[in-house]
Amino acid sequence: MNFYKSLVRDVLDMGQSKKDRTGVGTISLFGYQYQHDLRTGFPLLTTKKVHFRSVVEELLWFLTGSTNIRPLLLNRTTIWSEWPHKKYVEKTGCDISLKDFERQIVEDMGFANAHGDLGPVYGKQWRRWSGNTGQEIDQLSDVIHQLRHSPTSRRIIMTGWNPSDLPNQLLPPCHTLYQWGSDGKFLDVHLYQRSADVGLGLPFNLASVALLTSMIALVTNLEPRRVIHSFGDLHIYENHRSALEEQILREPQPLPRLHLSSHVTEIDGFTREDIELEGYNPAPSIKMNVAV
Ligand code: UFP
Repeated sequence: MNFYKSLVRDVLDMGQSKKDRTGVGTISLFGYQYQHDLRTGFPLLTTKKVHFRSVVEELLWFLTGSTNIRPLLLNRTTIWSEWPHKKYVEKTGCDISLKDFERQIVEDMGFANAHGDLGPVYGKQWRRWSGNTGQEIDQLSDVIHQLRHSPTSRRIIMTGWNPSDLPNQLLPPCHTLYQWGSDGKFLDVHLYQRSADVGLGLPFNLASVALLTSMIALVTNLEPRRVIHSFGDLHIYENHRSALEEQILREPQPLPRLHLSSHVTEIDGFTREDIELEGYNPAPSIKMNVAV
C-alpha cells in the first residue's frame, strides 16, 4: 500500500502553505486521486497503528442513522467527541474537560439529547434524508436495491452533502459523495472527499470506504474490487508534518485481510462480531493532535 507514502510525499512536495479554519495552518494540495485494489488486501495503514475498532464502530453507527455521540461513547469510541464538546464550551462558557463532558453524555440521557448531537450529519443524510414532501429517503438502501436489480446503472450514488442542512451540521461531510459502479460481477467505488486531513482523518476514511464497500458487496453478491478516492483539499497540518515525515520512512508491511461473516444478507444485519481483520501487524502508533 505504497499509495499513502506517495500521497504524503506529493502533498509535501507539491502542496502550498495555506491558512485554514482551525488556525493550525496546512500544506495543501487541491485535487488528487489514488486507487487501491481491494483484492490485494484491506487498506489499513501498516506504517502506524490505526484503531480499526473505531472505524468499525463509526461505520455501524452511521448505518443506524444516529447523529448523537452517545451510542458511540457507549461503545468506547471517542472520535467524534471534540466537536460537540467545543460547541458546548463555546455556548455555555462552562470550562468542562473533554473527559468529563463525555462522562456526562454517557450518564445523563437528557444532557446527551441536548448537547451530544452533531446535527444532521452522515447517519441522517445516508439513511433519513428529508425529501421535499416530508418523506425520508434511505439512500443506502436505494444503493443496495440498485446494485441488486440494475448493477450497471450509472446513478448509484449516496451523498452526505445537503446544502439546506449545512448550517446545522457541526462538521459538514468530509467524505462527501460515493458512487458505486458494477458490471454485475465486481463492485468498484469512487469516493469524492472535499477535505482530508492526511495524518489523522484520512487513514480512517480510506479504511471506512473499503469496509463499507466490502459490506455492500457481500449483501449484493458482488466481489469488491477497486476503490478510487478523489480529493478536493488534501492537507497536512503543520503540526503533523514531522510525524508524517517519520512515518513514510517506515517500511509498509503486508496488508491485513478483511473477513465478513458470510451469513449476513442485509446491510443492517451486521454486528461488530461479523467484521474481522486478520494479519494486521502495524508499526507503533504515532501521536498527532486533532485540529477541531
Ligand atoms: N476530516 C477528515 N476526515 C473526516 C472528517 C474530518 O479528514 O472524515 F470528519 C478533517 C478534514 C479537515 C477537518 O482537516 O477534518 C474538517 O475541516 P473543514 O470542515 O474546515 O474542512
